[in-house]
Amino acid sequence: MLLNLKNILVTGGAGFIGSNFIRLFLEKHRDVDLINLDKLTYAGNLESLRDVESDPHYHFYRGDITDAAFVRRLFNEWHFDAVINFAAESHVDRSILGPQVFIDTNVRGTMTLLEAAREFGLERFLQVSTDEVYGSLGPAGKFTETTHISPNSPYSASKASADLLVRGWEKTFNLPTMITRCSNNYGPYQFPEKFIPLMVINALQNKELPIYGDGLNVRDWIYVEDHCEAIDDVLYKGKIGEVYNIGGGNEVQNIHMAKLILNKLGKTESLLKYVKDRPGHDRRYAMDSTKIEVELGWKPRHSFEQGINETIKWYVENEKWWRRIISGEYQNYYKLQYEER
Ligand code: NAD
Ligand code: TDX
Repeated sequence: MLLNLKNILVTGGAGFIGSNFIRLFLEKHRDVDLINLDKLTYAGNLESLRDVESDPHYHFYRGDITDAAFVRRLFNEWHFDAVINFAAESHVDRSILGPQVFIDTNVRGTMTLLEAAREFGLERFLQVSTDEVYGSLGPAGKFTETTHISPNSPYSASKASADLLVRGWEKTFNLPTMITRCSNNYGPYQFPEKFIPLMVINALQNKELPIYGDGLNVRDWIYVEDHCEAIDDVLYKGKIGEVYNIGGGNEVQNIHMAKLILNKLGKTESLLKYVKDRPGHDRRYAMDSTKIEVELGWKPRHSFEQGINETIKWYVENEKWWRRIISGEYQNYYKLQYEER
């Protein structure tokens, strides 16, 4: 029987994956209230949720997951049946420029939510984690759920720390937790600091496309909707205490991806610019998703060709969305990150 979840706290719902999740979930489940708690950092954008903001089952609160008093008040008001924790600082390069906020939000924020969940009780606590906690692969093999945790950046170290806290709260306090670890997402509403939107937007503006190192690093790309469907499956059908890997099965070298985007937009490869490598740059990620496929019946529904075409089309058609972002505070980050690289 399907779990009867009435009120679900979604943290970080104004970000890339959270906003896609909220849209998809509200379409699929018409008898559940989603409460979106988001701090609206540089990465949070309510414009990504315009089409759902008047839905009676959607409720927004601006707040910080590290603010224990605020989080307790929210739990007290709603008595959540489930928490899905998307809220995080999510960009590796920013974690190299300044790790503190990554520890605050990703580690302390997760603990604050775990503590509130423990105090008030709930049916499910789903931690949205990442393949990056496993570290880096050589040319062969894939990450499974039993691969050793070996993070290589402040970002992935903070996410791995959060995963360990989630495990500890399950084992010690019997909190009904689950962890999903997903590979690189792409799709609509992704903040343009991330590789695919950055390449698309720079190409559209005839700006250089910065390629770190030799460009041969490999990422396993998954269309964001497929990740969101996997989270929905794990929430309702997953087993307590388990980790589920989620991958797209699409391994692509960065340089190949950049060339493909240029080609699809009819732009010249002379826009490619090799720049200094990212410190600690993981060489290759690839996910083995056998567990979620066999146990929960999930499979990605979008082919890479379909997903990348839809994504490029979305950025072409939604110039207003990204123009507003790149004309603001983001300019300062872009200068800091790329000017002397
Ligand atoms: P994002 O940066 O687009 O969004 C993060 C959201 O969290 C933003 O809306 C931001 O305002 C909010 N937030 C940040 N700090 C907060 C705080 N202290 N309190 C409340 N809200 C806060 O990130 P994303 O790409 O949507 O990633 C969502 C989650 O998925 C993250 O946990 C990330 O680690 C994980 N993940 C991402 C990917 C990917 O490819 N993007 C892959 C695997 C896992
Ligand atoms: O300008 C760039 N040039 C470049 O070559 C940028 C921004 C990135 N890259 C490379 C670095 C990576 O090999 O592209 C690849 C992808 O980079 P990001 O988009 O920064 O993603 P990554 O570091 O792989 O991390 C992402 O996937 C896992 C998300 O940002 C994380 O939140 C998620 O956990």
